[in-house]
Amino acid sequence: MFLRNPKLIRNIYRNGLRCLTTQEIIAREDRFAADNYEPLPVALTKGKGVFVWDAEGKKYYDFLSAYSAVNQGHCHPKITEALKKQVDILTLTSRAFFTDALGEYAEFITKLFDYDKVLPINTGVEAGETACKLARKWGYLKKNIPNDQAKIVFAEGNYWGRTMAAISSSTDPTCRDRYGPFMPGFIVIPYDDEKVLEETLRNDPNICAFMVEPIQGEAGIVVPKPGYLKKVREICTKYNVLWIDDEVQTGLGRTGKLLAVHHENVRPDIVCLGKALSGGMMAISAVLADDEIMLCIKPGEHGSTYGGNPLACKVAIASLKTLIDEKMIENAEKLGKILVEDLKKLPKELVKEVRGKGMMTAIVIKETPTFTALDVCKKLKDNGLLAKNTHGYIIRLAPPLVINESQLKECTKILIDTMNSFLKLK
Ligand code: IF1
Repeated sequence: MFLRNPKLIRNIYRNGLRCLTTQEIIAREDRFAADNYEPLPVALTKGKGVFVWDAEGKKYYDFLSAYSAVNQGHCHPKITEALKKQVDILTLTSRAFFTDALGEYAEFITKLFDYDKVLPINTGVEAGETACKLARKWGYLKKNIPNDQAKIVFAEGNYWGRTMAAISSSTDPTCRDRYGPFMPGFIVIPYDDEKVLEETLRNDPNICAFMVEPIQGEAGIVVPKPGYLKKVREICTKYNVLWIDDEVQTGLGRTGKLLAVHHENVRPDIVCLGKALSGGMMAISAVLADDEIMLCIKPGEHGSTYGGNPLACKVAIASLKTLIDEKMIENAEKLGKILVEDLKKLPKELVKEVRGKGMMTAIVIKETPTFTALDVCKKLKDNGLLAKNTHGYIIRLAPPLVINESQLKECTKILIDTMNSFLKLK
């Protein structure tokens, strides 16, 4: 039937090869890839800037940005250029040798963020693991905590990945169920509660660190009250506890500042970066700290085969430069305000709240029996916008930071029209 449709023929026989249809792509992935995700029924084959295309050539606005890893937009030409250039020169040596690229990157990133040193690693969760290991070492070497007694405090609703340590601090049963036993020495306290934080640190001299997201992502874009991060800084300083700032998701312009902690002009002891550090090219993460902390880990005591590889170093420099040179951070701040303002037109009968900072935004829908956030996301997909629900009633909105105002207005219209179409279901 579709062989009569010239547009479909063109897409199916792209480059002279028969391309798979959406249905075929989904069926194959379902058959051969493990079942640890439940994707929306859309099969993507191409991306550029704020757009992605499915197998039939339908174009969508990407309002997930690979969970904020493609802040710079899909396949940004300056980042792909850096990658292509380095890929023919030197990609991986391991850290058994020096390379020209690592020094260049380390100097660039530490000067940009104003920390003495960087520890380069790969995924976001490895940055978190590195930060926790650093904090424990520091606790033993500098705070004189008795061996094996160091404790790390986390906030309820935290998400920092899927390793054994990360899930040990999790309060989400889906992350933990039947994965025990868990890492000892972890304490979990409520988020955005400086009183409990102070009590906890006051009562236990063996605490070496408090690890926290400046805005909680997986928890549903939970923004703490103004002044919370300043309090965290004061309390951690008062009790000689390291503040680990997980900016894997909030960092690199997403909230309208380079780091989300910059909204309150505070300086954490350890910063974790990931995701957009590579603009979506590969897994690149980093931990930043000053010498007093970073030099607690000595040669041979931590590492990773791919951490700090020359290809990653060149890609990370290009990703950071692009973000800054093309004023994406300012764009996120400006358009984030416009988005929240325009979304006030969403139907009040269905929407409880629109919250977030910069381009890290979420629509919270009222819990109704007739439809869920997933239903809304499926409808948004039909209407040309890809967004991902979380927790059944929250829709995340996180477009690439290269989106312009007229594109954003078009997206706002799609969001409002789609939500309105659920009014009659109510
Ligand atoms: C998925 C959310 C986003 C993170 C923070 C560390 C990591 C993450 C603050 C680990 C990872 C992800 C991965 C993701 C879903 C996701 C996420 F839904 F959980 F909240 F981004 F929105 N710290 N976040 O958010 O980084 O090891 O994955 O590189 O694919 O399941 P990683």
